[in-house]
Amino acid sequence: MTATAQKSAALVLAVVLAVAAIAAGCSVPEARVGVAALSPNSLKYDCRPAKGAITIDGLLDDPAWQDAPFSEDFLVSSAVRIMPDKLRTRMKVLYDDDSLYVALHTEDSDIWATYATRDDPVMYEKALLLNIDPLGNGRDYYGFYVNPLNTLLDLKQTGGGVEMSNRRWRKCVEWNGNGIEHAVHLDGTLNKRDDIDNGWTLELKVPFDAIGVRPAPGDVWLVQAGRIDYWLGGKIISSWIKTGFGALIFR
Ligand SMILES: [Ca+2]
Ligand SMILES: [Ca+2]
Repeated sequence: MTATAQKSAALVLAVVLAVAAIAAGCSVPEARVGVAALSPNSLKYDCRPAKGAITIDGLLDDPAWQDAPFSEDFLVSSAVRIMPDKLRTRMKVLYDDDSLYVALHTEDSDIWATYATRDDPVMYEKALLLNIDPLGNGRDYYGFYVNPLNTLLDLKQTGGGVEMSNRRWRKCVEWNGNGIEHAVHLDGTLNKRDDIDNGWTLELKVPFDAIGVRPAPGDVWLVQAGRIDYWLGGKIISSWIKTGFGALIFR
């Protein structure tokens, strides 16, 4: 990436991560966040144990997913005046003894992507994303961005703050999560720009060993999920919670 691109990447991250320690409306000590600490207004998602195996293939036809309701529709922010008519984006989350499973589905009338190598800056084109702050300390995050070519950008940001030098950005992205599995399913045609597509789905598996934290029932992780897209020259961000993080409550 060029220096300019890296600076832009840092800005994108700053916007998407919204790295102020808003932390779902709760005060965030060093220890794990407890349900009792959450504000009644916090956006929450009950993360249930998966009843059965989940195959990471981009398809949500595994029986386990039936027990996971979709979240609210993601909120859209954009400076683009004329919006695409297909933007609805939602998520589902499950877990088992070893991993977190996240499904992100988005409507999309134009599925395209060119970045094809791991850690390419997929957020400059089109991506679905998940950010996890498992310790809830407002400083350390794991980010997973995947485009319709199933190219993964994974990163670990430590130390908080919104300022990110090129060197720091490279350091964040150098982190590769062990055992991360990801797959996309396209309901449409990739890189055929003159037809109308329906949408695409990301299925993501994050082993707890990869991020060094294993949840217990009652634990809360701070999570943001979203979609980045570009339309008529402008950026559109859809996110589960407008700023900061929502609460993933392990049941
Ligand atoms: Ca599946
Ligand atoms: Ca990486």
